[in-house]
Amino acid sequence: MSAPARQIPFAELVNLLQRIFVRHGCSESVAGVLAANCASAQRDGAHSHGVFRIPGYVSTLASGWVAGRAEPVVRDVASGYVSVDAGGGFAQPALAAARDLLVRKARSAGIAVLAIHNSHHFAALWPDVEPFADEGLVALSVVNSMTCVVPEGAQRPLFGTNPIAFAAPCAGGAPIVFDMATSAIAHGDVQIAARKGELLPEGMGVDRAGQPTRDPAAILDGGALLPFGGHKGSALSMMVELLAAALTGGNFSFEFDWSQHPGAKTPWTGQLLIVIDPSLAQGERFAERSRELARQMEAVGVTRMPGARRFKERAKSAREGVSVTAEEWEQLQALA
Ligand code: NDP
Ligand code: PYC
Repeated sequence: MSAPARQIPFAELVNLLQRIFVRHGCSESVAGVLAANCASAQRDGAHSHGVFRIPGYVSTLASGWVAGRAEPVVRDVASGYVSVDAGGGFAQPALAAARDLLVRKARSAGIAVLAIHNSHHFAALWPDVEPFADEGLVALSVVNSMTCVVPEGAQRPLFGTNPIAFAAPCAGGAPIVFDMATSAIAHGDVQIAARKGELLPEGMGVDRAGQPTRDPAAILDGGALLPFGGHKGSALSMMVELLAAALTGGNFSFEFDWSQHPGAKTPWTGQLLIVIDPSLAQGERFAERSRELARQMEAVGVTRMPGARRFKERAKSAREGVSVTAEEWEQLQALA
């Protein structure tokens, strides 16, 4: 029987993760941003991008693939356009560096774009959009990852798992947020299933011979994932490649070669954010309309809004502490 999980105060977990990031080659500021991001995923029960990811961050930093001390360079391109060169570092510190300028532009022009390139994103995407909705803004973000998804009709993988995240304010409650890979399943969840020895549902991926398989190990060992929803998810994944890479100046998911960096896990790509200020057109009305939509969805039988599970987990973590398995806790202590 495995040892019981530990319940860790959120601030303590952030502190521990920050020490790990610093110890393994990040600057204090980069470590702070990544630690808060990863601890938030763990707090919200977003386990495919919580502390499960820490060994991957550490091996990537050790491989020299990512610049843990990069200083992002922000460029004010136009009235509604900000660009950041992340300097081969992580995307989240690049977003943090450009955030104030982006919000100022969105509030004055009604809409603003943030294009991040030369960046690594190894995390959940909702933490990048949700805070904008907390400030009354609407935000959409896309990021491409690494070749492991077979486009509809193709014989070989090309696209990344390429998530799309969206957040909108909702009157009287938590914002409406969704965050979803455009693959049938996130790569992180395949890794977790393989570790647990569990089979996947049908339709998630193929083995190295291109045959459908439910075995996560076969997908990870030369196989590939499928897009969600056939040609529809495939088209969205293509869109993510265009917006996150072609538009920003980042790499497509198939364009980087990490073979000379054993241990490297973080995709070196690009990210796009679009932020809209709904108050310019609608005043407070947008958030009330969001509430009305949510109310009508509930009225027809929706019992789970996207994001609601995370908000429940967040509240539970605030009461009881953030749950970390005994094995993960030991591993984190060793890495710190
Ligand atoms: P899920 O399929 O688990 O969830 C997708 C969205 O649907 C979430 O907003 C979720 O809300 C919501 N949802 C799930 N089930 C239901 C339901 N039954 N009813 C209503 N809403 C539901 O996410 P994915 O596996 O697609 O992605 C997991 C994570 O992986 C994401 O955070 C994504 O950003 C990350 N990722 C990161 C990549 C990168 O390159 N950085 C690449 C690919 C994925 P809730 O959160 O509340 O459960
Ligand atoms: O879960 O697909 C994924 C993923 C890719 C990069 C970071 N997470």
